Amino acid sequence: DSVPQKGFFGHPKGLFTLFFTEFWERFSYYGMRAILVYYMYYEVSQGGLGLDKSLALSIMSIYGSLVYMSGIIGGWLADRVFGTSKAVFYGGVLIMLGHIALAIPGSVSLFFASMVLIVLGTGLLKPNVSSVVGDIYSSEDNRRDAGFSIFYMGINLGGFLAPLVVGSVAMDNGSNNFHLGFSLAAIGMLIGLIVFVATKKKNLGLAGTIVNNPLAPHEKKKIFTIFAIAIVVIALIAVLGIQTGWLTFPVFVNIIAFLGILIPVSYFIVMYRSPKTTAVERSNLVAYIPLFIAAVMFWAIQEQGSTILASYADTRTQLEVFGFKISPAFFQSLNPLFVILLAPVFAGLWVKLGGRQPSIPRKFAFGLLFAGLSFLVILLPSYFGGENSLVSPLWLVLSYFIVVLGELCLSPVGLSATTKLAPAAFSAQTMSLWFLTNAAAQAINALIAPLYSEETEMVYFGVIGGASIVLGIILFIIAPKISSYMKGIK
Ligand code: 78N
Ligand code: GLN
Repeated sequence: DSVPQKGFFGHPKGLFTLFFTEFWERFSYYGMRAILVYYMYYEVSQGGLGLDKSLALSIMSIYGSLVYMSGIIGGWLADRVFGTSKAVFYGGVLIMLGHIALAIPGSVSLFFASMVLIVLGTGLLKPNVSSVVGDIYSSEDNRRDAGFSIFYMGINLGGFLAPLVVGSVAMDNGSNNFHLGFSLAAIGMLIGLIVFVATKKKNLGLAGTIVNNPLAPHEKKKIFTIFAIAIVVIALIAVLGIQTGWLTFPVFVNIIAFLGILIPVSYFIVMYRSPKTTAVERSNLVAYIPLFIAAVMFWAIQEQGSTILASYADTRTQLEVFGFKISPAFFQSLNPLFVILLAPVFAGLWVKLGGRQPSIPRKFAFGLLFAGLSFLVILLPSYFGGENSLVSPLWLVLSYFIVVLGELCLSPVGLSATTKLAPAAFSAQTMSLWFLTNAAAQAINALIAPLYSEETEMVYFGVIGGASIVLGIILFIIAPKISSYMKGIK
């Protein structure tokens, strides 16, 4: 097509398909996560699994980490084996099956089966649906950035509505029906799949159907053999480890945390040493390292909004609002709500500042400062009132608000910075590389979750919030140096 399409708010019709597919996928993911943490640690008599609370908080983070880590595999499979469109479809099917497994009342083993399905499914779907957004615009089309902003709205609209809908069904005034909530997540993913399948041919055309860098037949055989051997070895180690009592949950957490650091480090080494990487690209990669570390610190705090702060909402917060008892799951709607409300404000601010807007490293520094502040704010209620009295929900609202100020400095610019700073030969992996900042962050969160309790709460929030602010100040100071390594990029 030589005439640019304008079928969806002045954007290509394909954006409609991608917007609603991702809207429903995020609806299912965040609806599930809004109640999962409570499902894990609530007593069996309250409809939960009765797990230890620290363990539940760790599992939430490990789970989140694996979801973003598996994006490497999903991105690679799309690039080399079956194309992004099929990856999105297979991913959606696995995710739906995962939610169905949770919807069936039953055992901890169904719960772990569902985790595997959702980890692999999201790894297939999320990075790929996002990269098709880039594919529906030609390289000269200046609507692309606006397209990503609209898409980000879809993500957050799903994330906003899901906790309200799933939370009110699953946790209604003291009587819990978590499995009904998980069924709604499954239905959400089903609707997303139907939208995708019914409209992709008409709206997306060839976008996402081409395998960019297909494996040659001889490579195929070699790589699938390696895959098969790896799966068998991992399965054997897991079975033997569990049988002999060596592979306990804390050991597993340590392994994933180690991978959360090892994978990005290996990625950087491979990219830096590749003969396809030019000297200018090497300089850009060096500039990217501090930004990567800052993003890890940022997501570590942001993602604790659905673990530590979710626990805080449940046990430390006054849940009676205007005479109604609200579900603690509702607090999960605040982050996406503030993103939706404030994203246009920030976009307008950057346009208004034009050439005077902060550099990319300085925007990251602001991200860290706000993230740190959001944790210092939530330390105040116990400072003033002790850790035994229930606090006003407004403290949490304020904390979620402040972290979003940081998110809007860092997240929208983060993906585009990754696109600009990663070497061209690795462009197919850019989305996964950016999601690794979140994977590493949540791996670290799983390690530190056991340090949180009502008694340690002030020190916990103070140390982590303080660390983020210190890192933010350092980043602010060295920003000009980082910018000098970014060749040809503003
Ligand atoms: O287009 C070029 C592209 O094919 C090259 O791709 C890469 O260079 C990817 C480099 C990835 C390095 C990964 C390092 C360690 C892998 C550890 C695997 C653990 C997986 C979920 C656990
Ligand atoms: N909360 C956003 C989402 O779910 C951003 C996550 C990220 O790490 N970029 O897409």
